[in-house]
Amino acid sequence: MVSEFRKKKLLYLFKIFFDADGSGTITKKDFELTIERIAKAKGWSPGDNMYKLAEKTMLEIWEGMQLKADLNKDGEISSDEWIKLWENFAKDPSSPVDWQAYYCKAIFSIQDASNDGAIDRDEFVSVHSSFGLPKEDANVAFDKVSNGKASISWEDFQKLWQEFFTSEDPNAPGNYIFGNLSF
Ligand SMILES: [Ca+2]
Ligand SMILES: [Ca+2]
Repeated sequence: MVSEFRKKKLLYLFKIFFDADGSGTITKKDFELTIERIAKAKGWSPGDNMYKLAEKTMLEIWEGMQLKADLNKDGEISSDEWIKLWENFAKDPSSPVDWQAYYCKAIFSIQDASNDGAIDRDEFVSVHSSFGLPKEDANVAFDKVSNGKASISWEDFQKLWQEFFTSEDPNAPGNYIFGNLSF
């Protein structure tokens, strides 16, 4: 069983980052909207290589996720299916399946705008505010996840990411990796 605390984290992620059109389920359309949203934040046009790459990666994530999560095969991932998906991940978090590893890497790459292998405060705040989060909150969230460092390395990020999905500790820095403060 997934604890209420972890359920809260998972449903936050579902609502803010995945169900982009607010329909209550995750579908391919949500991924298409997210690609547009990221492209807008980054200033990419549909013909750009970066746009095409992001599109390819996001659609691969959707396909992998759908395969694992859409248990009743209706083309949508419901919130219950979503929680089950991460329940399975938490049983063996050191072995993420392909799309989970992709997803982790994609989120890191999207935030690392300067492509120097680390996410600094400006990068973190800019991506989260493009998803509608208040800038002040994103700044506080960065303080928590960076733990006094100027930036988050890829190694730090993977650890924080895993913490978000598996940790029952309300003080775990990884709880804040998607910018929310209110768990
Ligand atoms: Ca949706
Ligand atoms: Ca379904």
